[in-house]
Amino acid sequence: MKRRNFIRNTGIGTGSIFAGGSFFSLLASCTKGDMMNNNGMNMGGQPFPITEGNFSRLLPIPNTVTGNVSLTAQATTSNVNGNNISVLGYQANGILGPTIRVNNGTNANISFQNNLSEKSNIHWHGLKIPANMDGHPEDIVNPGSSFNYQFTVNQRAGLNWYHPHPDGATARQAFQGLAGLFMVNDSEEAALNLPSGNFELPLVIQDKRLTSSGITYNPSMGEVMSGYMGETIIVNGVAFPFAEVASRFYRLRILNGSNARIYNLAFSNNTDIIIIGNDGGLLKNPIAVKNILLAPGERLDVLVNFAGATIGTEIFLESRVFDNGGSAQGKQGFKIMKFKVTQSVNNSFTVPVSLSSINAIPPSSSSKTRTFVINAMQMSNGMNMTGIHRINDKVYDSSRIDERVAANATEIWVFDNSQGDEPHPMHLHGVHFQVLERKGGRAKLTASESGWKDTVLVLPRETVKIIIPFATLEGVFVFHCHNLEHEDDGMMLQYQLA
Ligand SMILES: [Cu+2]
Repeated sequence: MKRRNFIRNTGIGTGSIFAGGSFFSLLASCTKGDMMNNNGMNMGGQPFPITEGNFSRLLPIPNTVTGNVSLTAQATTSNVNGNNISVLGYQANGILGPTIRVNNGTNANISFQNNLSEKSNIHWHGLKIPANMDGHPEDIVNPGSSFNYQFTVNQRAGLNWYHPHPDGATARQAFQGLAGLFMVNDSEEAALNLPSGNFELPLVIQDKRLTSSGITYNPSMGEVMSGYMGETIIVNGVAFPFAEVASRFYRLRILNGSNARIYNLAFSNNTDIIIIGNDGGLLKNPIAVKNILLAPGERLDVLVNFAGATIGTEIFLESRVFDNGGSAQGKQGFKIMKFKVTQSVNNSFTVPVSLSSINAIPPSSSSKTRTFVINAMQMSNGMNMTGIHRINDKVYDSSRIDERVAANATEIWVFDNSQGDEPHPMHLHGVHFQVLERKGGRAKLTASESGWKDTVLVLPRETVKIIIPFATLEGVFVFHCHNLEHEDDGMMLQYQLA
């Protein structure tokens, strides 16, 4: 039996809270409004404002490797904001690991060495691979040990990513730097002749809390509630960077690799964001929007056209304010990075009308509907501070199988946040799914929620219905909130496919 412990998350000694019965002094020590809302029961965090930088550092592009690679989790340093600060990395001198790029149908053989002083592992977010290669929270690699992740990539082209997933330490390890991209390519994608090479930019957007020497991770109770956020936006590991671009179409492969922060992406000149793909790869058809929400764990594949911009033009990718993000999110607009047009070129690319063939799964093919209430908050009955975030009133327990699913079944799962007041991006391991319906809140699907997904954002007051074709990857997988503080707090269950 795993016991979740809020005390562990805060780093505050147990004696200082419970020995004197002084729980309420902890309440008093939190930021005003940090804990209780009007009815005194639900709790939410406060916004953690962004402090914009000056966009003077060149955007780095992570090095690209094939599926045969060694990754070594280690304490290292990285030049994030002009200083070499202490970070965790999958390679020396880098806050991000290399981008692993493979073709569908090929084998990946990734030798993972854990040179941290604590347990870790790697979860391959978005990859449909066997359970024993998926980085289950209990499949850990001890300090000084290694593990070979070996699997065949058998899925459509798309942008996936990797990060640690050890029970209770995922959020801290990811926040301190452990993450990387995993791109799958296929012939359908290649036939589209999308912008590539220098015109295809991966953008890993994260917020960090920086000091002059490192990355701070010490969430307060309010930050366990809201998720841990930082004042500095980094893209590909560098704070508030810029990229020099030509006056033509670019393909941007965007990951929200933040622990908790949701971005409402837009361009400062209000140019179209042409969405061509999401978590699970290409959409059926492109769709142009002016802004789009991107929650932790989600990915976007977009085209943007800098044609017509004169040399010297500066265009910012920014995050705009948005509604319904709970007490801590969407309150502030800020710039993320700068694109500076430095070259005038002829632009012959035209956006394809059709991208991919995607068949909508009929709801009638579902053999079972499962409903998951994800707002849970238990403050009564003796002020139990463990497992504040729950699914169906349960906290994660590795010894308990929560849902048993038949291999090859198609099921509808419903995430019910209708009583909740925090956003929860819900992520399933081992599958891709389609989003069927959203009730309450935004009351509709967004432009990036057609096609295939592995993470879906459920804002306060929303209920989201998805349909999942389970395959034959028999074994135990987790599904959880990808607000990583919520996940480490216990907002994670297990399903067994058999
Ligand atoms: Cu959550």
